[in-house]
Amino acid sequence: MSEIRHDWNLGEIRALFDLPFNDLLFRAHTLHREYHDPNGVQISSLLSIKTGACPEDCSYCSQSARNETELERETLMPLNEVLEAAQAAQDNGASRFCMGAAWRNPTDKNLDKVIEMIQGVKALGLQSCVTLGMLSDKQAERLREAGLDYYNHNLDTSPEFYGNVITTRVYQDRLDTLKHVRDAGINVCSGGILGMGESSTDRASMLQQLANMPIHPESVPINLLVQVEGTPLHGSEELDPIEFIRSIAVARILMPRSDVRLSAGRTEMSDEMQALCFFAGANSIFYGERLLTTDNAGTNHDQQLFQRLGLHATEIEEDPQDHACGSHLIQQAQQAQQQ
Ligand code: SAM
Ligand code: DTB
Ligand code: SF4
Repeated sequence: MSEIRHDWNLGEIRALFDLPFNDLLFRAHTLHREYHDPNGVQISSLLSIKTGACPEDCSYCSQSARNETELERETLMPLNEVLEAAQAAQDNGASRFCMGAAWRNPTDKNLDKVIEMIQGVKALGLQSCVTLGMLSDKQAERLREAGLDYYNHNLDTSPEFYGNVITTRVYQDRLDTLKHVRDAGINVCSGGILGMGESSTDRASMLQQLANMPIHPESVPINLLVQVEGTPLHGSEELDPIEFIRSIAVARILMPRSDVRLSAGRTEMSDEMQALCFFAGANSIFYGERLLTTDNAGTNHDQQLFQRLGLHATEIEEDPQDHACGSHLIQQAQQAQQQ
């Protein structure tokens, strides 16, 4: 097995970005095959359980109270509606159900309600994921006790560019939340957004932050900015698709064992671009008609794409924190048999 590193310097990561495209993709894809089923894709579905009126000022987000978007604010969704949506996601083939709330952080009372949702989702046989904003160590513990599988909390961008995007909380707040999640023993889902006007060095720096964590996030969502009218980032210059694919490849090389999720923004990507992302190491998607508040690639379209590319949904595997994925175990067993 190739070595897993946690000591990447920025120059090394920039050098990966600068490789000829074919060399970069070859290297990323070779590692991808070493650690993952090359044709397997993990499928998550999203639901916004509390929408809009968020006190934070994230300049990409439709849900910030400061952004003049056309979103209707909603209160926390009732448990039965959440479970109906989870059941529908499972019937459509999702293995993980991710619930998102437009909070700066959950109150303890909110958390009681979310815990009921997590327990209900798990009882259906789905993996559970929530993204609720900042968490204290005690709140992370409570979520772990409730059986939460993944907590999503993105770094969003590099420490250097961060102040251009969000001013109501600092980068260290995000790192602290991620530490609380990790220490509680919950799988970490953390990535960022590309196409917000950041430089290529910012993209390298964000990936460096993720790759140099003592344990890599088990799941790394790479979002392409969804440009929402009424947000400050609406009208940002479009990112070159080749640069996006390169970023996926670099994420794969830096974090070979992690699931790299081709996240928001797929509606703007051609099938060919998505195919290259899968080749470069993406092995997870959000599936379903909606993301949180915006449209996702349609399920019919995704089913056709999977068929055209010979991709399949992966089954729920053993706990990724055991640091051995299914294809590894099969490989090890095959090697043992040959000896
Ligand atoms: N309020 C919580 C928080 O910010 O941590 C959870 C929900 S928030 C919507 C989750 C993540 O979705 C953000 O951190 C960001 O990375 C991503 N996101 C939100 N709006 C987006 C957009 N317009 N385009 C791409 N990604 C977006
Ligand atoms: C992540 O990295 N992307 C998802 C999920 N984690 C919560 C959210 C994407 C949101 C896209 C814009 C919207 O639908 O509001
Ligand atoms: Fe609120 Fe999360 Fe949107 Fe930021 S990304 S405005 S914290 S919902």
